[in-house]
Amino acid sequence: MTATNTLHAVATASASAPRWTALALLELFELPFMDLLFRAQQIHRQHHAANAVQRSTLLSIKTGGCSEDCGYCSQSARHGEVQREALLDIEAVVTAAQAAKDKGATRFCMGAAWRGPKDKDLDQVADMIGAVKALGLETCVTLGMLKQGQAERLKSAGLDYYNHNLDTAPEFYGQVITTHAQSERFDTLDQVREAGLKVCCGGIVGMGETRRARASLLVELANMNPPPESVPINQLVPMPGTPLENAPPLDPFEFVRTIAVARIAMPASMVRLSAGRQEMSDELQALCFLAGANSIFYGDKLLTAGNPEADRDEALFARLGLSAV
Ligand code: SAM
Ligand code: DTB
Ligand code: SF4
Repeated sequence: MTATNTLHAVATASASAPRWTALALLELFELPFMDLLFRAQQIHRQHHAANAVQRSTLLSIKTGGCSEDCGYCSQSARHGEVQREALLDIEAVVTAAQAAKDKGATRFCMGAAWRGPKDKDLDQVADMIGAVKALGLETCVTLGMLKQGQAERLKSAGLDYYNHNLDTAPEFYGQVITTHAQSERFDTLDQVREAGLKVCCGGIVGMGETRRARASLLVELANMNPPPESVPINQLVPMPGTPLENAPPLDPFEFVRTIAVARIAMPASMVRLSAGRQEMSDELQALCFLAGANSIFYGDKLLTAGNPEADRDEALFARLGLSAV
């Protein structure tokens, strides 16, 4: 099928019906690489500044000891080598947020290794959100699954974004995670949206899923109404001790294709080139930006895994003529 025909295949649905099918996205994946990148870059330029990349800094505010068994995660109590730590105190969070702002990040994202927060945890996180916001940063948290009322509590604390990933295709989910169902994550995403928070939702590629499963993950994201404002595409970072530590690496071009299809299917969303950048060459990252990625995690650590040093990113931005927004 040609690129034009593919467009016709998806342009017939009404505004309320799902816009994309997994088949239509699979057809995009199967385009010649140059055609796919050209299409993605055209759409990118219709909706976003061509050379601007947003930067968020991550901080793990509660590390390790998680009850869940997500096969990729170093922080599960069932596997991985990360030791359990207590919730950070607010002073440590504010110091890290100020340092991130001084380095040029515009958003600060706080992550906790919880299945979901207890109400007493949420009081402390609410204070952290207020303090980070007071520094003039956008705020994001990723705390796991939420119970009724918790999203509203976060919204009143001043939260801008809630990150909660679908992580993989519905049909592959049970092979990676058994302690909760993906449907529970959809429930949390509904609550986040209803509370008026912006949604950051994406997934991980390189866990041994098929191309069809990658298309299926992206179709779930693209057919959210509205699609997430922010879509993190993580490349699996194989963490020691996890069931996926020996997952065979994904072809880098397939990762770029995933970014390009995300850009085409979610034209107005920010597509975040997320975990895995430390393992990528500058040239591969440049291809991801060409494919439509326009945000990154910035700072030398993700949650427990490494990320490129800020100086390396500054040098890359200068070489590519990218500006931080
Ligand atoms: N516990 C919360 C949850 O699961 O939503 C928040 C923290 S969890 C570590 C946040 C996200 O990090 C996961 O949804 C997953 O997409 C990503 N992640 C975790 N480990 C990863 C890895 N080894 N490689 C790539 N992404 C990973
Ligand atoms: C997201 O999609 N990726 C970030 C953030 N949201 C929370 C986390 C990546 C974690 C990578 C592995 C680690 O640091 O342990
Ligand atoms: Fe826990 Fe989140 Fe890691 Fe799953 S991804 S084990 S829920 S910290």
